[in-house]
Amino acid sequence: MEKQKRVAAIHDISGFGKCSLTVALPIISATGVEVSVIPTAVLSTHTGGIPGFTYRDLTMDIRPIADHWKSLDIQFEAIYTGYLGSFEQLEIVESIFDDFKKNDTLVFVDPVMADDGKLYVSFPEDFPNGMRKLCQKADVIVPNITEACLLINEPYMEGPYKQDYIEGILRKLSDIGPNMVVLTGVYFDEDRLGAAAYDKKKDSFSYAFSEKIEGSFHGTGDIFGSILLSTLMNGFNIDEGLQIAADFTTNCIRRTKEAGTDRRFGVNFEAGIPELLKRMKKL
Ligand code: PXL
Repeated sequence: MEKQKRVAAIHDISGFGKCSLTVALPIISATGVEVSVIPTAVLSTHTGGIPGFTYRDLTMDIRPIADHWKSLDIQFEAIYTGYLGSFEQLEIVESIFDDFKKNDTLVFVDPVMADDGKLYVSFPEDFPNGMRKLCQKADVIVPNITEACLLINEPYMEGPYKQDYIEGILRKLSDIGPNMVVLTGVYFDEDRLGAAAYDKKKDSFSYAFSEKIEGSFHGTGDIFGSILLSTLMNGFNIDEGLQIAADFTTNCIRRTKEAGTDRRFGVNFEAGIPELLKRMKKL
């Protein structure tokens, strides 16, 4: 039997609202991959349109947790980072990459900081500069279009997009450092929405689209990232992974829209897990 893969997930834990660790843990674990977590902060809810959230910063715990793991010689096949709350956290996480990265460790960075053309309320204007530095050390990055524009210092543009524009963004993102760049929220018309990827070594682009459903739903970036990483850890190639992640995310949105729940409360990803496992040949 193949050795079980292990991922270190470094994100906040927002108690309510389904994003970050409350999404990454169940999804990645369900696909058979072990997840070890470093919570960067504990919040009552995420910060996306829910006023009054509590925020317990755990910056002082991150390094000691990593040091303890190091003393136990724990190895990871991937390190997955998401929401990081400050420049100090970015620097600590960068040092964790240096400590735990082996030849076959995939450093997978979701530069969570913005959406719909705006930085999240919890970040200062110059935060993208720190996130860009972290992305230099990544093998894979998965920004949405707003985050991508902040990373390459270009103004945000609304879609629909042209293929040349998307491929230009992907190339500029890869100049930051990562070999694989995945852009989410890509659409060329009003019917289909998905993701585009650029493999720098092969100099090749790939696309995966699914039905475009109107409106933005909270936590879908974390769901997309968790699924994509799970597919890569389970031996799927990037084209297959992008399509599985795009379809899964769209199905979550469709289900949640039909149920009519508050968009800020996250999507129903749980009901999609059996289907996901069938598609990944786990059931
Ligand atoms: O889904 C990204 C995310 C993660 N964590 C926190 C957030 C957000 C987006 O708003 O606020 C705390």
